[in-house]
Amino acid sequence: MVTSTESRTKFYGLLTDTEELRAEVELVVNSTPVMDVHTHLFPSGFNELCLSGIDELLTYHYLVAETFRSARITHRQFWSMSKTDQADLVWKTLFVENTPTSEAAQGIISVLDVFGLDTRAEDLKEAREFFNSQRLAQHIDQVFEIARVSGVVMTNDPRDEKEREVWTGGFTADSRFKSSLRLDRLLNDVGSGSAEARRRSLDQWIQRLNPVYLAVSLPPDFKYPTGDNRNRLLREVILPAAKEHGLGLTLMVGVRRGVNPNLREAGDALGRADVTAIERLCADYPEIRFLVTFLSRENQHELCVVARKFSNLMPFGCWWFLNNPSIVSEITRERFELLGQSFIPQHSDARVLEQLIYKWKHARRQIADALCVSYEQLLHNGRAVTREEIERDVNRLFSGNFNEWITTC
Ligand code: FIX
Ligand code: ZN
Repeated sequence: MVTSTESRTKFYGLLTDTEELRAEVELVVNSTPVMDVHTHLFPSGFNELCLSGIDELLTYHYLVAETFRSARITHRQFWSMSKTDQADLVWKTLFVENTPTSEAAQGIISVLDVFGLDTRAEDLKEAREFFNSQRLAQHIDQVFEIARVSGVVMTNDPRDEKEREVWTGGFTADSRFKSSLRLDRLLNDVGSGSAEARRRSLDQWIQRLNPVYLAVSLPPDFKYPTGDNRNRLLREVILPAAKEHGLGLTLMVGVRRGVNPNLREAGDALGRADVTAIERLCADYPEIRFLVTFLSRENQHELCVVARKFSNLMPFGCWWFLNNPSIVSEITRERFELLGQSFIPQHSDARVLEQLIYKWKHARRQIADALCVSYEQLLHNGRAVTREEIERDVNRLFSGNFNEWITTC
């Protein structure tokens, strides 16, 4: 017997109406908690490393770089200013004298708006008063709640002096903040210490931090396999440690550090990398799980194709210069088309607490749109989805894939 579309819809809860489908997708995407797999946030116990408030938000390096494009100020002048004065200048330049169209500037608008602050203010008086009046512990809870973030992974580098003080001196832990051990300095520090000594030190830090993964960022010219020092350290220190401790390795590829050192933290750029390096790593170490993101837009399609070949590879995020709505939309659609739901669509890379609000608000919008396109195509091709299926898919994208990735290592 042929069941009519109408009764099938009623019986199975099938979403055959595109407007209803869109509304359900938006509801699920906006209400599902997300695990933020890569940030630079710290809990309050890390004291001055825990950044929050309007001055920190406005002096985010993305906005500093943009300010230099429009303000008549030298690098020397800017860096000699106090943080408050820098924030005032960024506000005046990008929000008063110009229209804040960039993604980072729109992020500030989203944050101000959520707290009911004037997004067209002439100065920062009201915003400063608001953020200064917040009690940090409650404010952190509030931000996590608004952003619907269930947890964040920190970027921990015990070679950083300030961080080491906290790790060695003791602090009150916050279970929402998971640790990841960042190994850039270990990998780039060519001279000091034998492989054995580095391994011993790495083991000690793994024991102390209890990270959810090991991580490293790499330049676009990263090659594997080669006989260079970086390859040697990967093979002799990092990969064996990852294997023995049952930790995955996160690789963030394509960053060209310090292209303009005058911009300090804002001075990094990107380059197209060779994806076959990741392909070979995945093939040589099938027992190790890799969480991988590339900074260049041109590498995104190749990354999806490598992920189709190696299930120990989990692509994640639209990193840094890719975190713009138009590019997030393109990459997310491409990933749905090539990988189904077997990827992690976004991470925030937040450095300042309240950035969680805008980064996730904006990401959710693009992810919902991309999902809608996929479900609508599916409907057009003859299959409708249910609300339960949307929930299953979004849970997988927002936390399931990551939880599985960290537990099956
Ligand atoms: O290497 C990284 O983890 C980068 O994400 C950062 O260091 C970078 O400065 C950043 O904030 C990008 O969003
Ligand atoms: Zn980062």
